[in-house]
Amino acid sequence: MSDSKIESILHEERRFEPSAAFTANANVSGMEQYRQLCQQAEEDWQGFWGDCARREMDWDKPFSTVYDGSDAPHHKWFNDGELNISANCLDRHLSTRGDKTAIIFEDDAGTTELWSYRQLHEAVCRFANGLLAAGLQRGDRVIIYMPMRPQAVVAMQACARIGAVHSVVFGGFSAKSLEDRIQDAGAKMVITADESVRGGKAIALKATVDAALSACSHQVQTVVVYQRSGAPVAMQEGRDVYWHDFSDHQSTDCPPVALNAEAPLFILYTSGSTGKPKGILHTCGGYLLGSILSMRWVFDYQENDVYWCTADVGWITGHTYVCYGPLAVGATQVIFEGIPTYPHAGRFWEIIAKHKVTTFYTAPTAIRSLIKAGADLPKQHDLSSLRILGTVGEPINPEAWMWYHEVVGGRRCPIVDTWWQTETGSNVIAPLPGAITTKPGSCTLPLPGLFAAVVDEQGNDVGNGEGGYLVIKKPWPSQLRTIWGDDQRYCDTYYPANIAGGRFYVAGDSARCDEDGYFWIMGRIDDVLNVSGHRLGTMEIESALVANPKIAEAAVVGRPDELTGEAVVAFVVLKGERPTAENATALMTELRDWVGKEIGAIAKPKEIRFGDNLPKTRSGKIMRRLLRIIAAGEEITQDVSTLENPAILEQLKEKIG
Ligand code: 7RM
Repeated sequence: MSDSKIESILHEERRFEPSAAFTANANVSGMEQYRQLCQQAEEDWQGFWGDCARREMDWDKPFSTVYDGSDAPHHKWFNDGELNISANCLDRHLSTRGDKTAIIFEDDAGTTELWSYRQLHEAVCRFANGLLAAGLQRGDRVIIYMPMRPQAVVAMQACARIGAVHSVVFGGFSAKSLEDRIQDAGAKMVITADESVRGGKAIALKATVDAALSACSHQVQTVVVYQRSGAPVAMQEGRDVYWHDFSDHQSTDCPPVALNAEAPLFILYTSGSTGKPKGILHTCGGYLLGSILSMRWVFDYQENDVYWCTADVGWITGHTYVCYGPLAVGATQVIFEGIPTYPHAGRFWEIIAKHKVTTFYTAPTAIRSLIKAGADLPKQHDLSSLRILGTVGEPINPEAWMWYHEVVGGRRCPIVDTWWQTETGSNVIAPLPGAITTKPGSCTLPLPGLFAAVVDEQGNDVGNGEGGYLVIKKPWPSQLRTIWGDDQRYCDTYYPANIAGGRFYVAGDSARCDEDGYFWIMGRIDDVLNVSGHRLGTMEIESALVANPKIAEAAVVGRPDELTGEAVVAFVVLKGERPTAENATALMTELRDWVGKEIGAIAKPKEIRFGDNLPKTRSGKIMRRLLRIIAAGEEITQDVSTLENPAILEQLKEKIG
């Protein structure tokens, strides 16, 4: 927790109240109504969630219990109820919104394709029948490694329709990362494409899948290949099949199976503080409820909205706010295959104007890079359709917030800064735009029914302005259920005995509340990095570095970066001598490329420093806290006597090459 962060936050005095016009039409209209919802949830917690679940979702079999905590922290919601997620996202709209546009797809080159709810439903049914014909059964795991196209949503929805469990792996991940996830999930099938095309560049997907599978001891039975670019790819007889051969001849009738509310819906891998990624498991009923309610509360979803969340389906934001939430409420949404800067730096603004987007949800890192690419560019486009702007992934600095508000939103649009995690499933702390006054840099107040707080180790609320552990005191429907294959790690990570005696969900972030009860997120408690909104475990990058034959030891920390939020700085101990100024540059390039290959470009260190050792405690633990100070170029003022080798700090301060 850095002091400077607390400083800059304390000086933020700006306030932005919702306009009377916005409040008048909002789903939650004014503070009074927000307080009422919170109070209902407080007074009758189960009644509140039960009413929401009955009102918002179609159940094949109604539930009789709302919450079952008999095996806590293994929470069960709506446990004896049955439903199908795909039916809730598609079938239930057919009679009223069959011809409504579900997806406005814009590809990398700028060609637009419209998918109505009926067309999307048909595509999902055909593909789901393909899955059944391939022998996929309830509970089987499917890896999805796809470009950002409607077909990715089709594949996910089709899995949900038959009760298969999808695990989407971001299309930028390396063969090694993909292999780990295929192995850990024990996947029967991989759904991929020949290539993805972003910013005019093709990225091989099928070849990467082949590399992952050849290294993988686990046997994958089927690989489905969507032809995105038509580039030739190797097809393995008996295993690989093209999407069109798999799906096009199938019937458009595929009855959704009624699944238990607690049946698994998906696994999504996220980096932890150790090298092994965590497979976050979400289940059907509670997860969908969280996505729907936040669409209504935070995005104030209205029937004529055109919604655009820019997240890739490889991240949780792309699950909840592309694949499930918008479809469950019957929204029209934009899906964009490309990147914000291609073919020009105004691409996002052009898309908003072209499709008359009303609700725009993106990451602070994208906002910062768009400011850099051209702070005045939004003015060249008609952005008057916008009515709500959202951010997610990391704290947004007040300057970027103000730019977003003034230049993109024309001072007219509330900004919803949404704090949540892969683990929470949907928004937890975020302004309800027709009710809550915003302050730049704060994600404001918890959603109704979400008992977020900042506590000390004993679990007592800390005073206003004091940093502490961000926790959620009561279970909520859309939270993760476990870590796939490692339930003990689930308990230890999220209900650790050393914080509040394991009574509360511990998010792993530090935060503070101001005098109005507004939350200000201060960062991660552990060492996980956040680069461009992507969570990267230090250990994952360190393990990759140490896998290089030249490296003996490595420690990775984050350093603040204007563009990406945090940049990766690696401290490396070579097996041989420390490099000289002459050969350091070439070695850094080699090691960066190595990390890119092992994990993906996002994890490449921006800076590499070489030392004869790393600062360690006497029990041998690396003190990353000190490395962070060095990486930031600041002076170490704290006591270093607990170090085994304090002299090493001087050496690590030197930059070579
Ligand atoms: C949705 C997502 C989760 C971590 C979380 C925080 C950070 C996310 C905000 C934020 C400040 C925000 N899932 N984080 N949103 N920090 N303000 N609005 O990002 O699992 O990938 O990351 O991201 O540290 O714990 S995630």
